[in-house]
Amino acid sequence: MSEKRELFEKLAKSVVDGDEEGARQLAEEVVKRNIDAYEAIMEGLAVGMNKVSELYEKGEYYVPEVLLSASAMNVAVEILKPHIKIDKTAKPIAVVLGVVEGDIHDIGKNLVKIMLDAAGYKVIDLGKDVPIGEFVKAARDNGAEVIGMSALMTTTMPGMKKVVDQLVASNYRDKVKVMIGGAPTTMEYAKSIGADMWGKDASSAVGIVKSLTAR
Ligand code: B1M
Repeated sequence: MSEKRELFEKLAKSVVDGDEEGARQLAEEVVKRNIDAYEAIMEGLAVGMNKVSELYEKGEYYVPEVLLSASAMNVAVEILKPHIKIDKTAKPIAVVLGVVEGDIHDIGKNLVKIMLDAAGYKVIDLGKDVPIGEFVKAARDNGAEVIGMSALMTTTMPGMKKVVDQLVASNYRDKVKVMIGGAPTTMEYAKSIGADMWGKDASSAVGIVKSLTAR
């Protein structure tokens, strides 16, 4: 196995183990060895977090373990983020991004943000548990061309429809494209609520924004 692969696997394991110190040291190693920071996040840390999701689903992990994993991932992401190569040739199109009201699951949304940042978009990150009205307001205030919403719970998904409805009610629907994502969402759901696109994962989010804003 290549040195790089081995490092990515160790990064994934540090997330699964909730090993903050290990994740910190490995992220520093990535930087020291000049390994692509973006690849380390997507092929190391994110892979580990997906494994954590599986363990949680199987009932092998509980909330405390998941929180430790999330914080190990965050520590490493903070070290790697400044080293991500940004595409400076891209048009600075504004994208409003956030997790809908009532939902605090922001790991996936943060990965989408990293991808969009790296691709040169101007991301206005509203964070998590974002009140419905904030999306439309931020899009207007920043002249955003895309609103991206994430939801991880079936109970919070309807918030996405409320945002689309609010865009229609305020005669702003034709000014902005809507992309949604998050584990329980699907393309069918996106279409059913009047969104333009559904993002399966963080990598596809960039291509989607590109196609939605192509002129
Ligand atoms: Co909780 N949680 N959680 N949780 N959690 C889920 C979502 C759940 C499915 C677990 C389960 O019970 N099987 C379940 C929801 C059930 C439902 O749908 N009704 C659940 C629950 C119930 C809860 C609590 C209510 C638990 C409790 O307190 N009793 C509570 C909710 C609090 C709240 O939100 N109000 C809660 C809390 C937590 C933690 C705090 C412990 C932690 C969140 C930490 C954090 O995010 N900062 C947590 C976690 C980690 C999970 C699981 C295990 C993993 C989610 C995750 O981070 N996945 C999750 C189980 C699961 O999803 N299988 C679960 C990794 C992440 C990289 O994937 O977010 O899907 P994901 O993002 C992907 C794609 O979906 C896509 O790209 C990302 C990267 O490729 N994507 C987009 C995401 N957003 C996108 C947007 C786009 C495009 C693509 O465009 C805009």
